[in-house]
Amino acid sequence: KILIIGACGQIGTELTTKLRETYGTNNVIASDINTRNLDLVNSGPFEIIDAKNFNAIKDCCKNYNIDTIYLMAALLSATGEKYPMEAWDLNMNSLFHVLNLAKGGTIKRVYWPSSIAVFGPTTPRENTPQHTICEPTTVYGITKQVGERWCEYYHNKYGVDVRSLRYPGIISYKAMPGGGTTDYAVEIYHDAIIKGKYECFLSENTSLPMMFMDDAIKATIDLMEAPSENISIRSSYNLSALSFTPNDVFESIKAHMPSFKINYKPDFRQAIADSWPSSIDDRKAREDWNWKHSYDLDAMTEVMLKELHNKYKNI
Ligand code: VAH
Repeated sequence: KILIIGACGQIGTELTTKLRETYGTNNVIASDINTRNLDLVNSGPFEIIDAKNFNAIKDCCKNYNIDTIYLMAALLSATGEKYPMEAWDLNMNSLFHVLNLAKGGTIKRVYWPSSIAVFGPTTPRENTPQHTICEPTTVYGITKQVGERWCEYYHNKYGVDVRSLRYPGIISYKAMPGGGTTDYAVEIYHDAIIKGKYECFLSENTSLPMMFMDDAIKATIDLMEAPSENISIRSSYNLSALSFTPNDVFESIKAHMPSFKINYKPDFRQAIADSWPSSIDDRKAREDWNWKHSYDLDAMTEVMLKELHNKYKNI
């Protein structure tokens, strides 16, 4: 059985739904620190778990006979800069708890997300390689870089089957993102419909690696289902689909909504975005477990606007 920690988050919400469709609702236990997503809480087995509490995770695994954990709880890049010690505490201790349960044999397989935030201003920005300089400038990025090292260590030293992806910015319509630097790429679609205009906190030519949620979920489950012997990267795989700028998204939306307006007011998140790559080389993921993305920017824009029109017309 599967336990998802952080199931109410942006990725956790959709991962829970997809895993339940794939493996059966009662085989996927969702958990989070609170019940902020009631649809999810009422859609199948749900437990309140603080990801920093080892015994709470351990007891849940015993009660439900869990053998796989997806650890999706974290404080993201922008929030982590406001609360650095909380970000270190949650992001690192939750990982140690899950890795130690796996080391002890309770858990057979672990998924833990990393991020393009492991890269920094000294990393080659174009087509960033799988193995390269990583000097992250955010607390979140530091936790992901160090977390990758611990995942590889637990695999090599204790045989823990932990797998990981360096997610780019992820765009979705079901749950809002939780305090990231790439959140503009979600907010812009909501504001296009609600307000007909958007004030962007990044500058218009800031190119960042991005991905539609359906592609991110597919990559996550494909990686977890791949035979262990195919997995050659036990830190975290580079993963890429698109790269675009706020201006690209604006133009893509304007093709559907000609009166849509944008203005740019970069804030503290601009410096974070400037420290990240603009495109990623994900050949290892494509070679090892046949990764390939499906959604390009215009296909993503079509889905986002259609689904959000439906969501807001009922309000
Ligand atoms: C963030 N959305 O902005 C997250 C992600 C690629 C960035 O890790 O912090």
